This record gives sequence, C-alpha cells and structure tokens, in this order.
Amino acid sequence: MWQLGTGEERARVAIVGCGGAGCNVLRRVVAPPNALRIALNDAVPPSIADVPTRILVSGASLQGYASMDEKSVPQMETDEEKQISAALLDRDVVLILGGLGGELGGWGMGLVGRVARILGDTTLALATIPFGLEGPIRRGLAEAQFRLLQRRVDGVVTFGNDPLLQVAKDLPMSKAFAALSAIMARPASNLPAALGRADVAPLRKTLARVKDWRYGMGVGREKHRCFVAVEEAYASPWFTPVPEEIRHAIVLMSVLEAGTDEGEILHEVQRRSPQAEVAWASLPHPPGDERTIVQIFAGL
Ligand SMILES: Nc1nc2c(ncn2[C@@H]2O[C@H](COP(=O)(O)OP(=O)(O)OP(=O)(O)O)[C@@H](O)[C@H]2O)c(=O)[nH]1
Ligand SMILES: [Mg+2]
Repeated sequence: MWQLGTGEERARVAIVGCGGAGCNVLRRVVAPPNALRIALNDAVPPSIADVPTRILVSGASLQGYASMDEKSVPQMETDEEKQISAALLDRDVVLILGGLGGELGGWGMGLVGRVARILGDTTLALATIPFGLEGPIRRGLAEAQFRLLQRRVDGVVTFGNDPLLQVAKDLPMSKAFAALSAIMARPASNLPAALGRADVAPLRKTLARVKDWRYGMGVGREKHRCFVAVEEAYASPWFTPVPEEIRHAIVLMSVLEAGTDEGEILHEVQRRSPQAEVAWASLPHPPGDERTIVQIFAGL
C-alpha cells in the first residue's frame, strides 16, 4: 500500500480531450494548478473556447499516424505530432479523454499516446465505449481503436455507454452522453490533483502491469459513510463484477473525518479485494460537505 502525493513537488499533468466526446468531458474538467487542459479536435466549438491550448487536426490521417509504433518509428515527422509534442513538452503525466467509435477521438487518443510515450511520459486514457444502438460499424471501429490504444498508453479505463442505461433507464441518448461526460470529468479533475512528482514512475509501472482498468465512485453520509461509499463504488456500472480479481487499486477519497475515514475505506477495499496492491490519496474536503466520497480505479 502506498500513499500518493506525499512529496513537495506536484506532477505536471496534461489533460487532453480528443474528438467530440473528449472535448465534452474536458470542458467539465476543473484542472488543478499542476494540470493544463488541451483540446484536440477538427473544429473549435464554443463549448471549449475557454480551453487555453487547442490543437486542430483533421480526422483523415490520424489512424495511420497513431498506428506507427514508437519503438520502430521514434521520430515525429508529422505536423500533428509536432503540435501535440509542443503542447506536452514539460509534462510528466498525460491523461487522455475521448470516445471510441468516431472518426477522430478514437485514433487521436492513440496518437497522443504515441507522442507522450516518445516524450517519456506516463499515460492513462479514459475512453467511452459506444452504445449498442449506435450500430455495428461504430462498435467495430471502437474495438480496433481500443486495441491500438492499449498498445500506445500505459493504462486504459473504459466507460461503456450501455451500462449507464442500467442505472438511468429511459434516458435519451444526448442526456446519457452528458451524464457520462459529467461522471468522467470527476476522476479527470481529481487524479491530477492527487499526483506528486515522485508518483510518476511507480504509477507508470502500476498502470502497465494491468491492461484493463475500471472506475467506480460512491458517496456515503452519516455513521456508515465509509462502508456505503465503498459499496457504491464497487456497484458502479463500469466497475468489475468480480472484486476479488482486482490486482491493483488506486483509491481517491474526500473524507468527512480526516484521520479515521481513510483507514476505514482502505480496510473496506482490502476486505473486498484482498489481492489488490493499493495506492491511495486523500483529496481536500470542501467545508460544509457532509459526504465522504470514494473513487476507485481498479486494475484487473
Ligand atoms: N460521454 C460522451 N460520449 C460521447 C459524446 N459524444 C459522443 N460520444 C460517444 O463517443 C463516440 C465518438 O463520438 P465523437 O467523439 O463525437 O466522435 P469523433 O471522435 O469526434 O469523430 P467524428 O465521428 O468524426 O465526429 C460516439 O460513438 C459516442 O458513443 C459525449 O458528449 N459524451
Ligand atoms: Mg467529432
């Protein structure tokens, strides 16, 4: 078990939103001072006008560029790669956001991963999986993009759109997209805040040991808040149904009672996932908030 963010220095993080879905998540992200937001898309919609760094690309060539293996082709020759690399230059960790299944974001995430790896950064992608309703073509594209992404980044956390409908039935698709974007924005905002410079190398090792990462979030109040929050995180629609298979867990908590809640939460995690090696961080707790919030990245 290790605690994240204990050293003086913060990790320098880039949060890169790729394509329509990625930019929709990105505009909801509240970047901590050690992180900067970067949008990569084929146009700049007004919704991301406040994102300071924007990279305009066309979707057409991204698949080909992203497919170049960084070991056999370590030079960055294309304009797209040069722009991405200029934006990432002083970063330690790159968090990549996007939806699988479109023409741009799915390949764009792979290309950002390629560039970040050439620069020596630690990389984690948060990616949505299309609704079954969106059709077999998107599903096929999403699968190909997912396989490439797994080769280009240290870890991929997937968020299926279909499981969302199990918890929010009858939601129209546009509402469901917005709901999922809001859900993904929380870990995208909080993970960078938790990371110290010293965590960068061990985090990379941890991410790389597991290829399949899941996310869960839970909220608890009053006496049994820790138990309830962990229980809810484990019951999240994108979490694994087999908790005992979790080998690595990254636990972010914002607790009502510092000094007691943390231990209780970690105990609840270890009880459910005895094999898990746990990295954890305590985030600042907003004054007046009566809740204890637990977020878990689970590596299978
Ligand atoms: N969570 C979330 N998912 C979205 C949103 N928009 C689209 N998606 C999902 O992400 C997938 C990719 O869509 P986009 O990101 O819009 O596509 P793109 O990568 O910009 O590429 P184009 O198809 O060329 O626009 C879709 O198949 C949806 O499953 C959104 O606003 N939020
Ligand atoms: Mg688009």
